Amino acid sequence: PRICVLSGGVGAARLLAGVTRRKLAPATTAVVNTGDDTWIAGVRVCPDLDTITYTLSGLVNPHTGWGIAPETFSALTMLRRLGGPTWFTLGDRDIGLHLYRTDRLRRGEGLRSITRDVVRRLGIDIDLVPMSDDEVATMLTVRTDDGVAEVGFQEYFVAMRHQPHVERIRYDGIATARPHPDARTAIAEADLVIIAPSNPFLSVFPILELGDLGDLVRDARDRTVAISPIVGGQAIKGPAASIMADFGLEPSATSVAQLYAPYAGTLVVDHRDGALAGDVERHGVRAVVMDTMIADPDRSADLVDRLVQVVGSDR
Ligand code: FO1
Ligand code: CA
Repeated sequence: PRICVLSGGVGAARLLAGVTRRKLAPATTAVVNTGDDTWIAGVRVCPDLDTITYTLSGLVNPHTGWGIAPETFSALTMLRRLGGPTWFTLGDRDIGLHLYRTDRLRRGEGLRSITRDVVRRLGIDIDLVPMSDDEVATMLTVRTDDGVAEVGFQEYFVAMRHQPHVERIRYDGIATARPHPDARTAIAEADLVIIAPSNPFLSVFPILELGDLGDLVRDARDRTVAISPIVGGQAIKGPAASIMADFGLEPSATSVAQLYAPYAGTLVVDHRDGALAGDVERHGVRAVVMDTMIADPDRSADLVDRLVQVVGSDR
């Protein structure tokens, strides 16, 4: 089957590692959030694309889930000595990729075609499609001891360690950004659309709110499966649970079902949340209970097999 995975960073990367195991990779496209992307020290940083790229090429730092291991930091040491940014870490090997990407961007090439070449040269067999070649920036209005301020995603996530209360999230540039045509095609032609266990507000809604991508997913609702990023009331990783609470939503698979009800006909909930299946279905979303802990690629591959079965059996 043709599979399209709507992807953030770490959660999506682990799911895609399972796809690679199952030889489904050549028929799989990941449509990747670029709302995290930013300019740091003159280079274009694309965390979700790179997290997936490094995971699938075996370069990823397994302790952080992002960046490369082994890694050295000589360039960063010099950058900081000169007064460059101290709150963001870029390793030497990682900087190599950033120089390559930034050079081509400055020559006017699109992020999609640059990413295609990176993926090919690093031996990855899944097509990674940035949601857009146009810049979109996730911006958060946060409340700190110093008052209320709007900050960029990396400042919130890295510099503030995603601790502040979030009052509002918007995606700067989304009204004029164009979805990449390959992202539109991947969704429209997929037999199975998977919404990865990524943060709904920070990773998935930037994709769903871009141009007509959300409409295309609604049209594919019967063959769209979301995997809850909330298990046992907590996020698998990162601030998804705390942001839901900040927005007045109970952090639970039930709230995830409510958020994705227009887009996904099925929600996969972890067996630890099996008791929530009835609540999920009250939102008009079929609940499927599975083991969603996919830290290793074999378990992720098993999950992908079951998703193919679950949606395939309906068609
Ligand atoms: N996350 C951090 O917590 N601290 C960092 O210094 C950091 C650097 C970094 C550099 C390149 C890159 O691709 C990702 C990086 N990340 C870092 C992760 C990044 O902030 C991601 O957006 C988050 O993991 C959320 O997906
Ligand atoms: Ca991310």
